[in-house]
Amino acid sequence: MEIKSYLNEQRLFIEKAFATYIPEAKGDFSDHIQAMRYSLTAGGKRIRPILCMAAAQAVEGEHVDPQDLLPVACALECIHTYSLVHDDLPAMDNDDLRRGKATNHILHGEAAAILAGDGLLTWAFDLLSNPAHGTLSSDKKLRIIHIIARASGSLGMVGGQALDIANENKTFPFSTLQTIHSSKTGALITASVLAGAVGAGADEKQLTALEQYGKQIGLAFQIVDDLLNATATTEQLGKTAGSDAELGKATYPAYFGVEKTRIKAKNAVSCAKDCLTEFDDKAEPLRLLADYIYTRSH
Ligand code: GRG
Repeated sequence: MEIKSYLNEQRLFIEKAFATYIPEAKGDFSDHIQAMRYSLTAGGKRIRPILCMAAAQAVEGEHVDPQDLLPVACALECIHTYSLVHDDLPAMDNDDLRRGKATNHILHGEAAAILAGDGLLTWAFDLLSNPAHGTLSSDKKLRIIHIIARASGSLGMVGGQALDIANENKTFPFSTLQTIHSSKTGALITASVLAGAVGAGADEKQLTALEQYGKQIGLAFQIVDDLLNATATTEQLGKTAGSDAELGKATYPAYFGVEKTRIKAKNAVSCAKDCLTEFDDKAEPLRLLADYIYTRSH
C-alpha cells in the first residue's frame, strides 16, 4: 500500500461525509455556519479521522461498516478544527494564516471566530450522540463520547493549551514540556485511535496496545510539529513558520537541538509500531501512518 494514495483516498472519503454530517450554511444561522464551514473545509490533513478509521480496520472485532464510523471521524475533525480556530485568536497564538488561508478571525472577526469554534466543538457531540447516525450501539457511543470528551477537555487538550500559554517565555523542566505535548496534542490523537477501536469492538488487550500506539504517535506528531515550525517555511506549512520561537515557547529543538530531536521522533515512531506486533496485516495503515507522521513535510 502506498501511503500517499491511501491518505488521499481516506481524506476524500471523510470530506465527502461533511456533506451529510455538517449543517449547510442556510437559514437564520447561515453566517455562523458559514464561519464554521470555512475552517473545516479550508484543507488539513485529516489525520485524526483517518487514524480513527484505520484503528477500526486494524481490530478483529465485530464487522463494522466504515460508514458507521463516519460521524465519529467527522466529530474528531470538528474538535480539532475548533482547537485551531481558537488557537489562532489574538488572545492565544495570534496567527493570521492557517491551512494556507486567512485564519477565521481575520476573515470573520473575533466574535464570529470564537462562536465558530464553539459551534464546531458542540456539533461534534451532537454528531457523536445523535441516535439517527449509524448503527453503533448506545454502549459503544457512550464509551466513545467519554473517550473524546476526556481527551478534549481540561484533563486533555484544553488543559494542555492552558499550561502551554501559562508557560510562554518561561523556563520550565522538561517534564512540563512532556505534559504540554501529551495533553495538548497527544490526547486527541490517542482518542482518535481508541474511538475507532471501540467502535469496531476491540477487546481490552487491543485497546491497551492501541492506547500506547496513540501516545507514541502523538508524541512523534508534536515533536515533528516543533521541528517543522523551526525548520520549514510558511509556504510549506500553510501556517506561520518560526512562531514558536517568536512566542517564547519551549520546544523539543530548543531543549535538544534539531538532530537529537529528529532521533527522538524516529524512536517514538518505532515504539508506536512495536505496539502493533499483535495485530495482523489489517493494521498496515496504522504502521504506515506512524511512518508518515515522521516524514510529513507540513
Ligand atoms: C484552543 C483548546 C485549544 C487548543 C489548541 C491544537 C492546539 C490546541 C493548538 C494548535 C497549535 C499546535 C501547533 C499544536 C500542535 C500540533 C497540532 C495540533 C498541529 C496542527 O494539526 P495538524 O498538523 O493540522 O493535523 P491540519 O491543518 O493538517 O489539520
